[in-house]
Amino acid sequence: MKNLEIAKIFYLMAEFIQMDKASFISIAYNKAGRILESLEKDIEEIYNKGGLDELKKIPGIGKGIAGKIEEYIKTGKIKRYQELKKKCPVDLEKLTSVEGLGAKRIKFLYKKLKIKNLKDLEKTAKAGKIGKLDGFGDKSEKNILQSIEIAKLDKGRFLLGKILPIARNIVNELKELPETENISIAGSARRMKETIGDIDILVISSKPSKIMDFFVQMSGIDKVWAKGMTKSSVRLRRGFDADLRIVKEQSFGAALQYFTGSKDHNIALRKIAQKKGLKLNEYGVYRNNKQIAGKNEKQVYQAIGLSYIEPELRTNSGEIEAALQQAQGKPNQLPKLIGYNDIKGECHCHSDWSDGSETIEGLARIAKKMNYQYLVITDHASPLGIVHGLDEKRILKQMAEIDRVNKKIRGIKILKGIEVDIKADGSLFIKDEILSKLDLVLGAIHSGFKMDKEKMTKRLIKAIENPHVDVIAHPTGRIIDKRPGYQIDFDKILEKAKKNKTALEINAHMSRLDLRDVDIRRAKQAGVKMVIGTDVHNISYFSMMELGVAQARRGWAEKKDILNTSSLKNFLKYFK
Ligand code: DGT
Ligand code: CA
Ligand code: CA
Repeated sequence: MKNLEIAKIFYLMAEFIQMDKASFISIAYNKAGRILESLEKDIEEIYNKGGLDELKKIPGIGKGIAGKIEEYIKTGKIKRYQELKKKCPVDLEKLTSVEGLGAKRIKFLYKKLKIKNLKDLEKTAKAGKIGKLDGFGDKSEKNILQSIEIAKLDKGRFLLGKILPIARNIVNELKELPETENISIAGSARRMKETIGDIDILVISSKPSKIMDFFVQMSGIDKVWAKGMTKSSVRLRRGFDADLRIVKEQSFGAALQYFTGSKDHNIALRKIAQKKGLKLNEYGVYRNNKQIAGKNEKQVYQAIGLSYIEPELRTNSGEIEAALQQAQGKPNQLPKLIGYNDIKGECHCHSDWSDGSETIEGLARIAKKMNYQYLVITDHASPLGIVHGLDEKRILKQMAEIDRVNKKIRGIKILKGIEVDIKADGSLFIKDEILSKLDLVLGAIHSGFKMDKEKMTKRLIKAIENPHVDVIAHPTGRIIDKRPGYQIDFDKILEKAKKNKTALEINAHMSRLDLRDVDIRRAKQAGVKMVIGTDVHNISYFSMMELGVAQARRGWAEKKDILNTSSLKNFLKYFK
């Protein structure tokens, strides 16, 4: 699949263009990147099927972008991209990962100090030359050095949202083989961890050799690290590794348990088994060298005296103690986790009225297909030009359009919402009078991330206390491996959210997943309700709901903790 390769080039082109000025062309390239990134079908296959015309049928892909995709598929290059790169030959990808460095500043640094990559940047910053530049200062020099350290820590982990479709593809291919008797994803991907080191797959077969042959010759393989009858390991061209292990039927449950991990969870389990005089390994649970469990994962847990523990909980952070208590009928039980099919509505969604790419009507049709009862349109209301936010006049206009769509499309209710910017002082970008007309108001911080802890906490609390604010969207502001999140006193935020019945969002976007699992657990304990929203910008985002639910599960959340598991009636009642 070339989808991600091409998406990356589009993103970089957008950045290069922004070096000179913010323009609609760069917005268009960004949008194209997002569409490609989330496209489930192979772009090359689409092209081979029907050429340029077929590409243009992809929602949101116009003639210009389709031409560029064709050029890449045919020649392996995009000429315009080469030209842009020539004009300013910097490692944009790495440099933009440094917080506070946008395209414009990168160009400035290149022109002034010939900084091309992270190494140049670090050297120059350490020599104190950046602080002296116009518009930088000592503080931003310090920030740059700090984020270079973060960028260096990048240990080659990948977002779950990127890995999962690929892992599932491999599983589907292996499933086709007649020798495959049973198969499962294992490792961190089965635990739905937010980032993944490598893909682990477990197969049952009594004839492993054909399966291993197939595995090391699949499409998309770059290198074979190892090939054997029980374990093989490959590097995929996309840059990450996949391990395949094959076991016999009588060990499937034990192997699945072992290779799902986490390692800490496994070590703790083995200690419990040992205390009971049992042996636990990837082949089974043994008493006096006789297997007493192994075929089935649930029985492995039971054999050592525990209730079954869902993979998302296996981090050795209290789940084992709870499973032990539960098995003994004591009160401290495992949570009854929210299920992947419990969500009744999407509550964070941008349309083409701001920076989304789909019409309200189009979004309504997709949400209906998802079997949702409701969809809340929450376009931006923000002074940031790039999101093309709504002002008060356009909010009223949009409300009328939503009424029109509701009349036209049955079987789904479109609710009127907004994602309104929380200004530096905690007040909102839209007047209360207008907000009071809406069904759902998400308050969000989109600028001024660097405030000190006290100020930022006050800012958020002021928004939480506004009676019109129903939900705080992406409450910590972190971007996985890119931005750590604002400085906030989270306990205080929870206390105020609970008091004001303001919900916190679990933003399900693959690179946000914000709240984090630990935050969700604290929110639940504090009695704060949450919603899960995918932050739709085009139709493919809807499927990220799965990642949000996984995040909620990893945070021990139950159905009752998550408000958009409620029916339309109860959802509206809560926020009234
Ligand atoms: P990753 O790949 O870094 O995202 O994380 P995992 O959890 O997928 O780790 P990985 O791929 O190294 O190993 C898969 C599982 O195998 C891991 O979750 C638990 C098990 N495992 C690996 N090494 C050990 C070990 O030394 N002891 C025990 N008890 N289990 C291990
Ligand atoms: Ca792994
Ligand atoms: Ca592995």
